[in-house]
Amino acid sequence: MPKIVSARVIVASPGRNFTTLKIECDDGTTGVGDATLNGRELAVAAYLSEHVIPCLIGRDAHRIEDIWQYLYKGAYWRRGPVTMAAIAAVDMALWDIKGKIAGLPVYQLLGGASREGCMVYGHANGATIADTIEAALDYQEQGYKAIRLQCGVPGMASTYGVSQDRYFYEPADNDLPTENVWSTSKYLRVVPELFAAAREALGWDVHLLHDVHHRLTPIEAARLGKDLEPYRPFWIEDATPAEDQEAFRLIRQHTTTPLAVGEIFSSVWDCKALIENRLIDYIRATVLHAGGITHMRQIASLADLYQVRTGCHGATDLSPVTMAAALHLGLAIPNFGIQEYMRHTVETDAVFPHAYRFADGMLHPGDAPGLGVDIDEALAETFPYARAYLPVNRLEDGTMWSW
Ligand code: EZ4
Ligand code: CO
Repeated sequence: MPKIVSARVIVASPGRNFTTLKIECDDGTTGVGDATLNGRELAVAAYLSEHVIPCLIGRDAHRIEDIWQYLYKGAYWRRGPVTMAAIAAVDMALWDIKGKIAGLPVYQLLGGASREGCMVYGHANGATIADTIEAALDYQEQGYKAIRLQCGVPGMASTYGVSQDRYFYEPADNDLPTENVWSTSKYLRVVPELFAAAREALGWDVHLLHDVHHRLTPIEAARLGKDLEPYRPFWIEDATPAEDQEAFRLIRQHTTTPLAVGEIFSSVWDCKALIENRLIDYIRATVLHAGGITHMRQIASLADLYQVRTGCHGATDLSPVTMAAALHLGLAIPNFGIQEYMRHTVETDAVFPHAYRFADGMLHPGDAPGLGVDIDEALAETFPYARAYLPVNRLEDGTMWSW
């Protein structure tokens, strides 16, 4: 048996902050896991170092399910983003180790490829509709089959998803939270115009997506869904804050626009009612924030019973380790839908050399044994952690709102 002899947490900031776990076995095999929780990176680092790693030493690295149950049930305090990100990091590292020992990429251990690759969507952002369309045309030229559209809202200084740099949008942009201002009425006017312009410029052969980022009430989300129907969006994401799962019933009654939700979910229990009541079409939980490959596979299996497909979160705060894990899982499961793909900076890619590759609008995890991704620890050390927060959002009268 490959016995776990050591594990360490690496916190580094190559372009942005990442928390990474590396597990080592007595035969020299190592595995990596991503434990990054955006804006709360050190909480997971401490959870791992102080409370998880001491329990791992001496265990059989092959017993992935048993270790998952040990960390979940054994903590007594179940679920929550800090706990589940820590468990996820261990789980990813153990799948990586198992794959390396077997000499197989992880997707083979999960049942083998169910498709040629994982369709991804890129982010087209712009201050204006014209800028966003220009960015989207660029993605289309690069072969993307799906594009997320976000644009600035006239009369508002800033909004979600819009950045200075076309490719490298990074929301965690300050060492104290940036304050944004929000107006629902202004926003609801511009999005249908954006989609109308996009269909005119891009045609109908490309999937178009949009992220509402938890900002609408259920009836406002229903209005947006109806207004976008003529442009056939692939989905609207996080239409309303999803801790209110019942709210999706109201949205559902009013619109046939597909609904995606779940990037902040940490377990199957957060998804269960939404899936069983067929209130969503895509589940956006991912391996990192929802307990690893082991638990995400369970979420996907539940979703499959109800014809809900995956659309895993894949923003820049999910390291290349998570991207690799999501691609192995996405390639293997029957109900993969789409994978979000926000490009990492060159510094991030250099610190995390990886086997996954983009071609024809799809990512493929590659055939290196394990996850096919590693961390260059010496290089990581040259990028010290620097506190960074996601923004906060207020209505124009100062009321705190969802960001
Ligand atoms: O706000 O990754 O779909 N992507 C998103 C992201 C998330 C951040 C949170 O850490 O909504 O921008
Ligand atoms: Co989102």
